[in-house]
Amino acid sequence: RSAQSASSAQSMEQWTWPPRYDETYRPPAGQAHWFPHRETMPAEQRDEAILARIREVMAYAWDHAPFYRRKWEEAGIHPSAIRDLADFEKVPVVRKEELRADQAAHEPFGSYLAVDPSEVKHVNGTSGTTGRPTAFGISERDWRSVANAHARVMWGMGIRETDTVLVASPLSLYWGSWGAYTGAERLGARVFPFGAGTPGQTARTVMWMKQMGVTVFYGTPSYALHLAEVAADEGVDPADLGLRKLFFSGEPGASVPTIRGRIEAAFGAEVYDSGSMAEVSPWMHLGAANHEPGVFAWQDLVYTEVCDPVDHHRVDYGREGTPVYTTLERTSQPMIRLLSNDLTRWEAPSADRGRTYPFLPQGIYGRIDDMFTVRGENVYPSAIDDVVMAAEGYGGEHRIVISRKSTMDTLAVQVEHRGVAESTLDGWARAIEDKLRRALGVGAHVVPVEYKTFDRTEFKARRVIDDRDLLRRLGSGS
Ligand code: 8LQ
Repeated sequence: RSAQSASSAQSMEQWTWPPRYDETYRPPAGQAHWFPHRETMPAEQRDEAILARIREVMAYAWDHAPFYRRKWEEAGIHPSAIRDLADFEKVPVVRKEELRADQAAHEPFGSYLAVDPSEVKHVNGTSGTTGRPTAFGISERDWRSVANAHARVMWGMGIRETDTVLVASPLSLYWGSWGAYTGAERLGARVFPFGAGTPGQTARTVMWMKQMGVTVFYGTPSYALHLAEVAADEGVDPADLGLRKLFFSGEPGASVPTIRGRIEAAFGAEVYDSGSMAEVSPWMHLGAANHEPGVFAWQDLVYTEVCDPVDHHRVDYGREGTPVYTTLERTSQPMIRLLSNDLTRWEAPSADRGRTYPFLPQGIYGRIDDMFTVRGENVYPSAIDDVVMAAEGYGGEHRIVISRKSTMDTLAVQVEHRGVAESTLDGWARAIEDKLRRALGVGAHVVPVEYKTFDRTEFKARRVIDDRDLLRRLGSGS
């Protein structure tokens, strides 16, 4: 059996540790898969190769990253004790707070840096708007692995070297933009890094898109909708911009039916979801390949386990849980069981989907922290987005306000309207309330507000205003 698994691992295209890719490789244009064998092989066979790789990655981290050795010694776990993927579930998860604290104690890249600092050739990071920023120290080898992985997933989306790919998210610390950039470049496409986020940029983006013949858009779903709105304001029908495809990361949307539908309708183009967390770049290891909602977990790039949020053991296929990620190609800052605190549901691999990876049919639909409870019901902001954005006369933005009246939490949604007659506004709001009650199981108060009341975002939307946080802070005196 081990001889069989060895030969199967050998036959996996360009599967080595440490990773090394043939940079000249590109499949024939008509071929659907970048690495046909690796993407369609029986999942159990792939899992054997992944187990062997996990042991290599853990042994490497044990030898090179004091952070992991400390953590595992405390937990009484040695890499050699991982005999099957069930054993791997006993490896303690890594939390983002731990990484932040470790980096503060071991400037600038943390004691989970597993290469000599002189090998760090790229720096990205978190924006640091909430807490201490985290620096990503990336070796040239890792940069190339990410480029190759992203090219491969983008190839699966049907992007080809004849495409011009617009990177329309901030080209600063955000790894999302650079991951899309390197992937498009490795694929051989034309890259157009216009970025996003500076004043007046969106109108210029519309103009440049037309001039450059952009065929593929990358950014956040919120920004694509904003761009469509600005194009219309400029007298340009977004459907005339010539896009074939849009792919997304950063926030829920591309797998949320209403948002996805609005983007498809506005641009007359296909929508693809992708993205996990910058720490586990290649973040596109959660990436769509067929033009349908949901993403595959490309397990041979980053091993993804959907886990119970409390005990961090894998939940059965069909169930909801939080993704826990293990990088299989990273040597500079390897992530081994990084806890995402996001929410998704996963399904078993099936050859019918064209790739034998587990499938997340609704993508990632929210963060556990963003979920709130109103009168005992758990509510995800993306479920509210899905309902209000489907309303005829929806003006393009809304805000979700949770507050506490005496002892009860209440939910209000302020929704911009456009083209709804003043006399019918009340009925319009009540109809959305009905739909929200059916979708969420709790009542919400819908307040119509004028078109363009709220700011649009060039990046990730923040629509929830939680008054209870304020009350809690005031109450605790902190
Ligand atoms: N997040 C990221 N991608 C998401 C998606 N497709 N659907 C739902 N939520 C998603 C660098 C990449 O773009 C990924 C990224 O945005 O990394 P960040 O900036 O580290 O943010 C990670 C968080 O964005 C995740 O934990 C999800 O909550 C969300």
